Amino acid sequence: MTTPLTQDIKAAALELGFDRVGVSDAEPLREAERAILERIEAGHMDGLRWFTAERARLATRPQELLPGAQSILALSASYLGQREAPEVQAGEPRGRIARYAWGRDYHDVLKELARELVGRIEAIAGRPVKARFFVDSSPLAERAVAERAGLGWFGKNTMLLLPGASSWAFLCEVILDLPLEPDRPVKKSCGACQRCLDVCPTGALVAPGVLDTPRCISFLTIELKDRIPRHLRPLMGSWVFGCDDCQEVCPVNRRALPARIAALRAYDDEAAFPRLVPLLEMDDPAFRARYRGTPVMRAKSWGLQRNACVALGNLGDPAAIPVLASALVDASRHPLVREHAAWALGRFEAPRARQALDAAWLAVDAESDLRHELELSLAGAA
Ligand code: B12
Repeated sequence: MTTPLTQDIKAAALELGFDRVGVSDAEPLREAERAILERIEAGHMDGLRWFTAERARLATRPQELLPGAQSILALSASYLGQREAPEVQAGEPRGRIARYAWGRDYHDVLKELARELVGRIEAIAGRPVKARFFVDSSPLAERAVAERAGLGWFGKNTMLLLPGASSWAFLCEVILDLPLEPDRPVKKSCGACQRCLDVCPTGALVAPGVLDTPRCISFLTIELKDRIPRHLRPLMGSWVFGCDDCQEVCPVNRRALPARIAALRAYDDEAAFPRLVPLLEMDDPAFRARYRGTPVMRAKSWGLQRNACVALGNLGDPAAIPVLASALVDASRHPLVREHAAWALGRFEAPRARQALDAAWLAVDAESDLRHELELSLAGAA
């Protein structure tokens, strides 16, 4: 029997727009700590400099994150919006943005809701409560908390899979100094299915439940603030921000819950499948005007344009050659955009692409990284 306090708080969370709510105790998450340390040790978290053993320790100790913590509310919010891929027109190559980033920044949306929920919890409890909420950006092992609170199970793609609600869902947690009644983990698993492991273009899912971050397209397009390893570029398809390949093939996601929170289900063609030529021509103010308030800001304009070059190189639409050639020689561009433009041009057979590479080779400093990239591209170009 669930206590009335727990029941009323859960009802308030659902009423506010969260789709699932469960309760976990606030004891250390020892299994999760062990798994995370193992991943760090094996190099699977390389590239995320902030993801340290110290962070893992803190992320699995809710009572250190909120002294006096007694329980954790684990919440989920679906971000599954409508999706109608626009028809691809020759001469108008389009990239792909991961679904979670189509709408408003979920950190803002869910933190607002969590704040409101805490207000309601105080009204229900009849006293001020100590509370701290988490959405992605702070150190708490969110999937592990949600798993313990019975929201879902760890998929082989490392996503938390929520029965009946899919993995197209953000997680959000509220640590509380209230004694609530904990739920039990769900008893489900992926069974023999391993479509996600098979489909990952870069082979980043190296074993069930183990993601090699440095190879994950989501990492490469969002978190990596450097050049993308050359051998991975051809495998990235047209993703320019995040990646959904391992979720799109997941059979659990056939029974998904549409987003109830309007700000999370926004869809328009440009947000999901941006045209890459104008994207590469965009200056900083235009980038900010278009992406302010969305998760895409995290990539910064040069990062998104670096990714756009890779996607254009992979798509192979010759309409991209002039804009790539112009980015290559534009000294006001970020050096990595120019390098990736060189790589992309090297993927085209067209003489125009070769000419652009030759001309740039003559013009750039012999010792520069760009010259090196040009040499590699020229060596590989037809
Ligand atoms: C760092 C991070 C990333 C990094 C690294 C991913 C990674 N390897 O964890 C990058 C940038 C690559 C990334 C990508 C994405 N992320 Co992210 N990310 C995070 C963050 C900040 C930390 C995750 C973490 O602790 N990782 C360490 C690893 C080791 O922990 P874990 O993946 O949770 O693994 C657990 C299980 O696998 C389990 N386990 C242990 N042994 C075994 C064995 C088996 C067989 C199995 C099945 C499981 C299992 O134990 C681990 C510990 O609990 C969280 C938010 C947070 N604070 O928790 C969001 C979070 C995980 N990301 C999220 C999202 C949406 C994404 C993307 C889908 C975005 C996109 N479309 O591009 C992708 C998905 C890629 C993927 N397949 O994971 C959501 C996931 C929601 C959900 N339903 O699971 C989170 C929870 C943010 C949120 N609040 O909603 N992310």
